[in-house]
Amino acid sequence: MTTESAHPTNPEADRRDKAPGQTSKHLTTSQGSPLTDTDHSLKVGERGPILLQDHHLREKIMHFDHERIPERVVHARGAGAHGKFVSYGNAADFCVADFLKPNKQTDVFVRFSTVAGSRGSMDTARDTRGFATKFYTEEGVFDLVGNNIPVFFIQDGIKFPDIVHAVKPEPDREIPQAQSAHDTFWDFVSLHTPAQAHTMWNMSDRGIPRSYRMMEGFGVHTFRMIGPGGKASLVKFHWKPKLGVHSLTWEEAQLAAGADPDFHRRDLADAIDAGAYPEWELGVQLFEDDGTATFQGIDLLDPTKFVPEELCPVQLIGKMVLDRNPSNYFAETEQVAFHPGHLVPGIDITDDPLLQARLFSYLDTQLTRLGGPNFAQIPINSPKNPVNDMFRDGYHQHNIHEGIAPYKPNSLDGGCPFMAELANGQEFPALEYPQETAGTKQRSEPVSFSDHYSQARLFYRSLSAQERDHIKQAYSFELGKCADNTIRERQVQCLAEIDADLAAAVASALGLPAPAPQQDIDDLPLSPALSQVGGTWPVDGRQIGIVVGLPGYPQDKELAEVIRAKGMTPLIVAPHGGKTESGMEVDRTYFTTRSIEFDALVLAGALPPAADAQVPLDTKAGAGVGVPQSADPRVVLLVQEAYRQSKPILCLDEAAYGAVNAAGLPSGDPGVELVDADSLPGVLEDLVSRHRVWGRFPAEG
Ligand code: HDD
Repeated sequence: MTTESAHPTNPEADRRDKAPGQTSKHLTTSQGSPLTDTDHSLKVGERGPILLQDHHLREKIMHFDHERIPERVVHARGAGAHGKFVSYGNAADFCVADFLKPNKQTDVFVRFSTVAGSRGSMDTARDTRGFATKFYTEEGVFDLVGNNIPVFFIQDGIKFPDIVHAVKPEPDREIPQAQSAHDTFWDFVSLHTPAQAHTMWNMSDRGIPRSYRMMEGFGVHTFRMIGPGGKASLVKFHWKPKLGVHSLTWEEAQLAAGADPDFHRRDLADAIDAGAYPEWELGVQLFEDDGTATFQGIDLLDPTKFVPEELCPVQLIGKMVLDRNPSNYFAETEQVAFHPGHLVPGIDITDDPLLQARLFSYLDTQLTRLGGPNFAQIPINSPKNPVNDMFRDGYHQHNIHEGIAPYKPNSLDGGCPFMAELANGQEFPALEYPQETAGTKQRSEPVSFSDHYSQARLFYRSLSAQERDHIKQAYSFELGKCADNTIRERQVQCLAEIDADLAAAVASALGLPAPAPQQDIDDLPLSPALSQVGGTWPVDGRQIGIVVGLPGYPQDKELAEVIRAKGMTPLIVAPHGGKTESGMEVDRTYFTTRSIEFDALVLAGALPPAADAQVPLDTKAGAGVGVPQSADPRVVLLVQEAYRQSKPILCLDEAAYGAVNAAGLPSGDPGVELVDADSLPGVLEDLVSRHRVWGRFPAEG
C-alpha cells in the first residue's frame, strides 16, 4: 500500500480531488480567443432568434457533434492502465530483444476488454477477455495482443468475419447485446467444430473472470524468437497473475451486469488507486525450431490448440506492474491501437494462418477507427524512441517535417536516414528470420488441424468437479436461450464427442435425449494446472464489507485498520450514509450495495432488526436460539447472496450472528463463523486467500 489518501476507502473522492481540470486563465475558443460568456447564444434581443455569426456556438456544437469515433468492431468495451515491465534477463540466451536484457525496465500500457459487446456493454458478460500489452521499448513498440484464453475459435483469419457476425447481436433486432447465448452463435460453432475447444473455455469459469487482475494472458499463437547468433526458437507467451486466476459465479456476473456494469473497469482503477498494483509475470514456453512447428503431436501453427504446462513448462522472463490509471479514457484507452505485427528485433511471426491474417486487419481497422494513417502519432501510440519513417502527410499529420528529400536513395539530404547495421555476428535482421518456404498455392486445411475435440475433452476432464458443474450449467443456460432445436441438438452432439457425462447433463437440462458419440477421440493426459480450485493466493485489494448498524460497531476503525494492514480494502456498509460514531465514513449503504462488491462479509455488532427496515419482512428463523431472529431484509439478502456465492461470512459477536439466522443459513456451515476480534484478521485472510469456500457446495457430478 503506497498511495496516501485523504479518503482511504473512497477512491472516488480521491479521484475528484486530484483532477486538475482546465488550467489556462480564461475559457477560450479553439483558436485561443478569450470568451466572456459560454452560457448564452448570440441572439437578436433577449428573446429573438440566434445569429449565424455566433462562431463560439457553431464551433462548440460542431466539436461536440464529432466527439465519438467508431467503436472497435470487436473488443469495443475495455479498460486500460499504465505500468512497467522489468526483464529478469534470462531470456537473453534465446532472444536478442533489447527489452529482455537483464533488469531492463520498459514502460507499458495494457488494455483489457471483452470481445462481443458494444462500448457501453457490461463488463461481466460471459466472453473471452482481451489482454493487449504495448511495450514502449528502445527498439520500437512491441505489442503482445493476446486473450485470457490460450486457444481461438478459428484456424484461419478468413473465418474471423464469420465468427464475429455469429456472436454479435442478431442483425434484424440487434439483440442480444454482449452475449453468446443465442441461435446464431451456437449455429456457427456447432457447424464449425474447430470452435469447440474455445467455446468450452468460454463456458468454463474462465469466461467470467473475477477481475482483470486475476486473469492469465496468452499470446495464443506460436511466435519465433531470434537468439544470439541468429538461432531461432518457437515460443508461446503467457502472463501469470500474482493474485492467481479467479472467477465470478454466474449469479455474481448477472447481478453485476445490472448493479455495476463497470465492475471490472472499476475494480482495476480502484485497486491501482488504493496502491494494490496488479502484477503479472511474463513467461514463455520454448520449443525447438526444427522446421516441423510441431511439439509432441501438437501442431504449433494451429491456434485452436494449446500446449499443457505439464508437457512444456512456462519459463518466467520478467514482471509487469500496472501502477497508473489513465488520466483520460478517450485519449488513452480508446485511442490506443495495438497490432500483432508491431514487433521488435528478436521477435518474429510464424506461419499460423490466423496470425498472418491479423497482420492485415489491425492496420486496416485503424484507418476507419482513428481516421487516417497517422494514428502512430497519437501520444498513447507513439514509440518512445525516435521515429524516422519517411512517411508524409495524410489526415491528422502532427509532425512538421523538415527537409526536401523524404525518399531513398537521396543525395539532397546527404543520403539520410541510413539503414541500421546488423549487430555483431548477426547474419540477417533479427526482425526477419530467413525462413525457407515453398509449396503449391492452395486453399485447404492441413490434416494436423483436423482434431477439434481432444483438447476440449482434456480441458474439461482436468477441472475439479465443481468447475465441471459450472460448465454444465453454462451450456444449459446458453443453449436454453437458443430457440432452434436443431441447433441445440447439433451442439449437444458436439458435447457428446467431448464427454458423455457433460452431454447427458446438458441434454437433460434441455429436455433432449443424451446422444452417443460418433467419433473416436483421443484421451490426452490431463493437465491439473488448468484448474482454479485449490491453493492460496495474495489477498491484495480484495474488498471486505464490514456490515454495521448505526451508530456503528464500537471498534469499526480498528477493524478496518487490521483488514487494510493485510492488504485488503475494508468498506463500511451501514443503513444510511454519513459517519459511524467513531468517525468512519460510510462507504456503502444497504440501499446501494449488493454482494457482488465484496469478497467476504464481516458482520459487526448489533444490526438493525427487520422492524427498522420500513419494509415488511418474511424471514426464516435459523439455528442459534437466544439471538435475534430477524434482520433488515437488505442485510438478509446480502448475507444470502454471499452465502450462495461461497463467500466467507464472519460474525464478530452473537448479536451479528442474528443476521445469519435471519437469512436461514444452516449452522456450522464452512466459512460462516463466529470469530473474536483478535482472530478475525487471520481467519479472514486465510479464507479470502482461497478465493471461495469451495467446501460449501460439494459438486453434483
Ligand atoms: Fe483481434 C482487436 C485479440 C484474432 C481482428 N483483438 C483485438 C483486441 C485483442 C485481440 C485483445 C483488442 C485490442 C485493444 O484493446 O485495442 N484477436 C485477438 C486474439 C486473436 C485475434 C488473441 C487470436 C488469437 N483479431 C483476430 C483475427 C482478426 C482480428 C483473426 C482478423 C482477421 N482484432 C481484430 C481487429 C481489432 C481486434 C478488427 C478490433 C480493434 C482493433 O483490432 O484495433 O482488427
